[in-house]
Amino acid sequence: MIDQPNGRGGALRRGRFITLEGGEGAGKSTQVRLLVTRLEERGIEVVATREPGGSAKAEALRQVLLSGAATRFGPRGEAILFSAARIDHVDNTIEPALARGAWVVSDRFADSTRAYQGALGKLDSRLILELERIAIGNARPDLTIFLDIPPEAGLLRVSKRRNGKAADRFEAEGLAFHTDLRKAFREIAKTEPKRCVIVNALAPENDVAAAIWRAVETRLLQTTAKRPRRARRKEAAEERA
Ligand code: Z5A
Repeated sequence: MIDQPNGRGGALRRGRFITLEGGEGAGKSTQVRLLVTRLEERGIEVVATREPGGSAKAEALRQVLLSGAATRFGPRGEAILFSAARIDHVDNTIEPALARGAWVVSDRFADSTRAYQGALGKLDSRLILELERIAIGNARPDLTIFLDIPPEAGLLRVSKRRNGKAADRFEAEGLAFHTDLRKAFREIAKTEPKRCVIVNALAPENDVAAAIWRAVETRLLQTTAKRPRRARRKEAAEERA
């Protein structure tokens, strides 16, 4: 059944929010593109976005964060800067899209802060959760796909693509960093199984895309398709009130 984000009767249904996470070279950007195409083929309006970035002010901060200029602030300062970028991204790109019924697919989001600055930067998880609360508000992902790849393989893909150009601030970290990062992402996925799905990113592109699509179908499209009657009843009650 085709999902219609905007239900009949004129009432707008909030869109769904999907995030892709994982280490360097896991294939997030590739899979965002494939997923967006597939959702659009189902007649769904989709906004593809990324972090850090995704809105004008957040893209300006991206330059600072990836150049390494913010490293001197330490993990706490970097976490705050990533969160500042996220506030602009949520307010100007994500929330308006979800509110008009579009779906949003983001290449990285708050789990990256949890993993890179929180777990790897050894920050207190209460600080990370508080920053999330401030930056995200209601824009919590409905589904997060963790693209899981051994760091050696991911870094090899990235270095081939770079073709001799300099690594950015995070790519330049050593293998131990990327191994711990993979553990951190797996840990997040384990603690929130309702929201998170781990996909083997070593598989060929089309197989990875198929696994992601299965997760979207079972966790979002089928459940969304079952929603209309309940949602219509709620909307009718709201109209009567
Ligand atoms: N960061 C943070 O610390 N805190 C935060 O809160 C946030 C971010 C939000 C953003 O970097 C950096 O910011 C990131 C964490 C930090 N660390 N780094 N670096 P970015 O946006 O520049 O880079 P990235 O997010 O790590 O993405 P990436 O390195 O570009 O990789 P990717 O998007 O996962 O992969 P890809 O571009 O789709 O594919 C990489 C190559 O592999 C490419 O040549 C593909 O053709 C190839 N590929 C893709 N899939 C396959 C398969 N299945 N088989 C074979 N080859 C494949």
